[in-house]
Amino acid sequence: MFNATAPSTSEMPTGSMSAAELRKKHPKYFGTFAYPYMNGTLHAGHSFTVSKVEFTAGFARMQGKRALFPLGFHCTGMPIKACADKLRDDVAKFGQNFEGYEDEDLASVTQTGQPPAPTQAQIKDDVTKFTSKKGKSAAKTVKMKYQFQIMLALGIPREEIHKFSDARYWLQYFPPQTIEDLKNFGARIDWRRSMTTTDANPYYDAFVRWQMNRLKDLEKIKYGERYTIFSPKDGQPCMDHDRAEGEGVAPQDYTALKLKVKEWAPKAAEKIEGKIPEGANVFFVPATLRPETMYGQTCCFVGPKINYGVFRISENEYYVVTKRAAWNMAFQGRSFQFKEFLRDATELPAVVELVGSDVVGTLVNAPLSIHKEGVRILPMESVLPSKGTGVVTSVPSDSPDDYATVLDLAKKAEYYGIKKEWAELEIPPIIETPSYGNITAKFLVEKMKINSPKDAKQLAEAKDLAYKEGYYKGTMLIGDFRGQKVEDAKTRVKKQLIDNGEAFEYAEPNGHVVSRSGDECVTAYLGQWFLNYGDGDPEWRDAVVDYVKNDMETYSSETQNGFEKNLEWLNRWACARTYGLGSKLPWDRKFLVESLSDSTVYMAYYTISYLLHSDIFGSKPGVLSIKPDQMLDEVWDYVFCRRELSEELMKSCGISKADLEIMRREFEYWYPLDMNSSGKDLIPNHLTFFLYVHIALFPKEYWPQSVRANGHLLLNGDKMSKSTGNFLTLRDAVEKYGADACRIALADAGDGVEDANFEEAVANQIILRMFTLKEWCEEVINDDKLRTGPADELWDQLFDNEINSLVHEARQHYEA
Ligand code: ANZ
Repeated sequence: MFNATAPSTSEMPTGSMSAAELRKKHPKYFGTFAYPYMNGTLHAGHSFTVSKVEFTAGFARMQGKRALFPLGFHCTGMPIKACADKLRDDVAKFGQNFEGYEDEDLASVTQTGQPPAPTQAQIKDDVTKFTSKKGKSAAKTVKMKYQFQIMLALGIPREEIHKFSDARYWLQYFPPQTIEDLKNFGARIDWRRSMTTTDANPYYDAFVRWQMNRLKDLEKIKYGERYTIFSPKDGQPCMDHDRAEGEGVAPQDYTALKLKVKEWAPKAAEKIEGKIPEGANVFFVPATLRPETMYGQTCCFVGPKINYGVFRISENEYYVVTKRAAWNMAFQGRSFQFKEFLRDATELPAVVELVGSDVVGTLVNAPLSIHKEGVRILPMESVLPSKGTGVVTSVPSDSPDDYATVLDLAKKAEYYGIKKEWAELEIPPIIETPSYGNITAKFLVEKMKINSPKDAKQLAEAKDLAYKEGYYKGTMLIGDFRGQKVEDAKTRVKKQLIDNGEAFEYAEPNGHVVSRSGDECVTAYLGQWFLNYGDGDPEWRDAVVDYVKNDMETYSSETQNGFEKNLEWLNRWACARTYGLGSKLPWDRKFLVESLSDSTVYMAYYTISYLLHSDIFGSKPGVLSIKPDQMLDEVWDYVFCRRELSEELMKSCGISKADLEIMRREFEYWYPLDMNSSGKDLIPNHLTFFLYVHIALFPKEYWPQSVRANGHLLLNGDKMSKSTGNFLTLRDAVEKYGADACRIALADAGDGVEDANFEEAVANQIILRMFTLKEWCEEVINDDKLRTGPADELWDQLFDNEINSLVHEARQHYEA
């Protein structure tokens, strides 16, 4: 009953009616839940998302529809492979059962009893960290050093852990556990249709190849160079799901300006003496977002306590920047020239190491500045070592921070150990603005009564105002682009500086990003394959926007807005990787298809998977006995109603016409998908990609009907978190309360996008209520004093009526 199929082709011959008519005659419901990642089992939060499909499919079934709820297992990407590789190292170090290791932390973990199972949310956590509850009151985070310790903490017996050093073992271990947990929960899933992703299942692998090939044919996948967040240690891009920290962080590009040293400050001169060849030029390299203001540079700041390096770029060019900035530049091919990307920062040593205070007083030439004789390097306390190059060129006319700092420097020149006149160079007007005049920074600092460079909050506000006013309303007063709007002049000044060899483009992550292998990421300029979402293909994007706005059900305005906002923002998505598990990119087999790109249209795969194979790895044939290599791209096209098959192709695939028709029937009956359910955190990536790719690959008739996004599931009103012990796995929940009470408690937990709440007290009450109900039923059944005979009295009719109206009401609630 829970393994529904489409009306067969013998019952309803192919061509006897359209797919739409067929669905009307035999109503159906097809719901999916974003398949879970197999680095662990499910937690209560997953069950909440599952319950949305479970309940709607159950309701559809009660209405007499054929209802389909399948589930696959996602194994693509880096985390499983990264953990397996770490375990292999642990085994090599400590022995098969880690006999060689003894440590206090280990003792504390094993003492904690049964720790919680890993979760899908762990994709976002640092898999190298585990948080355990030490005592009832004092929760302490244990930073686990070794992967085997994490596995122990997940409750895996010590003797079995070494098996997980083979990534494939994870795929054998976790899916059966997931199936068992969901069966115990009473989920009515059609398990015949399950599969793993990656080339572990050759049929799914063929399906991914088809989809990538077709997206490329349609020019939705392209190759190009662009800035990408990159892990040097892993040697590959590090996208959201590959990160332990820094989700949502993107590359920020700056103009890096070259300020040539004319005369060193004495301390710096001493340190670099003999280290830089005669005739070589050294440049201070500030990173700026406002190249159009460079005419107004009056000095250049360094953080007096920040460490800098002088890095060799070429035989006669050296840059002064922070180590972090040099490391980023090394991956952008414009400054350092390496044949291959470096893996470790020790491969990029500075020629000289300096502290900011060493270089204060150095005279540099600032390109475009009206001060042709040069400007001085001066100290600024608020320079951040973690941003840009740690060198900040100063434009006091337009930067409130700079204006406040030069005033302060001039006032306390002696204290700062500088000459007063170095901070008092003329401040020329650069940009005319309607609201703040032509020296915006001075105007705002005075108006907002900012007295010191330490007024960080007000300065941030002033910077924001200055930037917006300048950019949107400003007009250039100086230089080759005088009279032009700042908006237009900005890129022109930048280009001119770059063309003159006075600047180059520099990019870095706009926040801290750490990969799952624990590596701090950089921004690299890479040639790569990408899905051309967003601006690159406006027609495609507009089709998605239009569909979300006008056709698709999202059940809540938050979900709808989430999609609309994300569609404005989302751009190209790198869809190939070199490290991890996955399907190979068919035309460039050194790459693997990235984990969010192989899981956009797999719901279509479910419609025929049981016909292809009968185990999750596709090692046993399915109902139709088709081999994986028979599933040519053209066969998938046929099944998914994209085109017909020529005689020739029919022959080369070797699948009979009847079998092809059976597959197409399953697809055209079950599709379109009626509902995809997932956590709201997947709106910005998975769910948006899901829409994009459906819209690109399938005829409109088969585009998804609805997306339901739910909030996080709280436990007893608090965030679920392993570190506080407020955590529940699906298995724990079912063991503790039984499937029925869990299901009712989940139904009661909430329906919107806001966080929902699983109350254990409610689950307990439900057990009690069900027990009382059962007792009452038994009592009534066993009561031989009750009336028998036809139920035709007024009271019977009232009773019937009451039941009918409750059924009606329940139906309305389900439909709402
Ligand atoms: C010249 C300039 C002129 C700037 C101007 C601003 C206004 P946001 O928007 O916050 O990213 N900057 C660069 N690196 C810095 C660092 N390590 N510590 C402190 N400030 C730093 O700010 C970018 C601007 O912050 C950059 O653009 C730079 O100052 C400064 F009228 O360059 B600007």
